[in-house]
Amino acid sequence: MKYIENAMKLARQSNCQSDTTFFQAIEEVLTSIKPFLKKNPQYFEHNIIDRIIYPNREIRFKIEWLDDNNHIQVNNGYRVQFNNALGPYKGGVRFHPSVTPDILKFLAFEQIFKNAITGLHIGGAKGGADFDPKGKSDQEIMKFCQAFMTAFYNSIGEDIDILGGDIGVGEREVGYLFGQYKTLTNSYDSIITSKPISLGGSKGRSSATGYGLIYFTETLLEDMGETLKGKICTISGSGNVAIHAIEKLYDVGAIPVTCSDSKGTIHDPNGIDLALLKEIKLKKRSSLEAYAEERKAATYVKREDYQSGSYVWEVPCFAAFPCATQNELSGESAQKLIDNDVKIVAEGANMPTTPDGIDLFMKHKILFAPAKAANAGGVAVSVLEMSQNNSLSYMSAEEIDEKLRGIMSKIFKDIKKTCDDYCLDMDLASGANILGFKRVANAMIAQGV
Ligand code: NDP
Ligand code: 2IT
Repeated sequence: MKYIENAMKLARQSNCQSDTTFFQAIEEVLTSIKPFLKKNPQYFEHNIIDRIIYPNREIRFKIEWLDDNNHIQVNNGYRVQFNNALGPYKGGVRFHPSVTPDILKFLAFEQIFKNAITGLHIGGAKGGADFDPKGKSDQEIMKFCQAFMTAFYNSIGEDIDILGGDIGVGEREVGYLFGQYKTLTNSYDSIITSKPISLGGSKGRSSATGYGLIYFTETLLEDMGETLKGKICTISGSGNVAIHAIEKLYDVGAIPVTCSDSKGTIHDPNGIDLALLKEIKLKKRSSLEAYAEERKAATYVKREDYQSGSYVWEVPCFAAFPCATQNELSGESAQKLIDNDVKIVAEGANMPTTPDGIDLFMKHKILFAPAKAANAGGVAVSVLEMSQNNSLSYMSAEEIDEKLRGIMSKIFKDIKKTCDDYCLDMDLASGANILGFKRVANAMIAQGV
């Protein structure tokens, strides 16, 4: 089929040549839906392939803000409103110096299919800024969030585009973004999720992605007659997703032994000290080096001392959970995990495994839970938050957790059925892509051109 070649040519013509992460995401999705497209020529008749890789709208804006020394700072802000065939645009906001249009297009593209897989009626979007929150005072964070919202608030709305959290954007930032929207519009509309509870946030949203990841993994393992109980697990990252994944791993009786940040990796063979980790990363917002100073049993490997990928993947484990960022698990790291007899890799971050890494996992029949399924619990609970806000209702933490478990289990069943329908064995990555593509493409066809 020449459709991938043609679509990639179109993508390269209509985007910057340097948008390599976005092209990687497109190629991964289009390649894996081949068996489905072969049986469904109507998608070619409606030219869905070309239409689905084109973002509906890309917004770029200037953010000017005053730092603590009263110097004026400038950053780039973006929102990619990629596809709203299934519902209003929905997706997180990332504040990190590595944010570019390429990164946001890849994340927004992935979000379309992830959101579709949840079965909820939301489209796909992503936004952010090349702002580095590290080392900034609380006042500077507030000023930046206010300037971000001021530059962009007229492009969003509770039925148009709803923002959420992501790297560098947690409850604190969401609170400031929401507060500024309210000031500018005099409305309390639910235009952002992951809000603090005091502003109408859902109990359980901050833990939803990490917990959902482990619920998905447990459901998948249960289907194979396995469990995480008593098993050594490795996790990368030490932010929102990683910390809650570690917390839930303890709940199910597993032994999480690693975590990492942009500066280095911790290996704590007796199990990560969760209270200490939270104290260092959430309260003090400092580097993991402080963890090793407190826990003598733990090893700390600096990133600069370890050149080939992340040290996390050197540690033998039953299950590996990449929860930091995109392309953090290379082919080389995948081979190390395989050599160390890993049984399952479940993605908490978005697209953390490189294409050669995924190929190796498939070749060696390692169970592989792709991000757009395994980390969908976060956005799913965001929709519960929106529904609570819009109906002025309340759900307890227990109700939300129960719903999250149900959603993750249904996602697994729907993907497994898709795999069975297209004889994909346990290739959950292809199953997830087909399921998401089908729902979005059918909605596009139903709406006409
Ligand atoms: P946080 O900002 O809370 O944490 C990010 C973590 O990853 C930190 O430990 C950070 O290190 C590390 N990290 C970030 N960028 C890099 C990098 N370039 N190299 C090495 N380490 C890095 O973000 P989240 O936990 O919310 O997000 C983590 C991943 O999960 C992302 O891929 C995100 O898109 C995805 N995700 C998040 C959801 C959510 O609900 N928050 C939902 C679904 C997916 P340091 O502390 O040094 O900065
Ligand atoms: O990647 C993701 O799914 C998120 N960052 C969560 C998005 C959201 O709108 O809650």
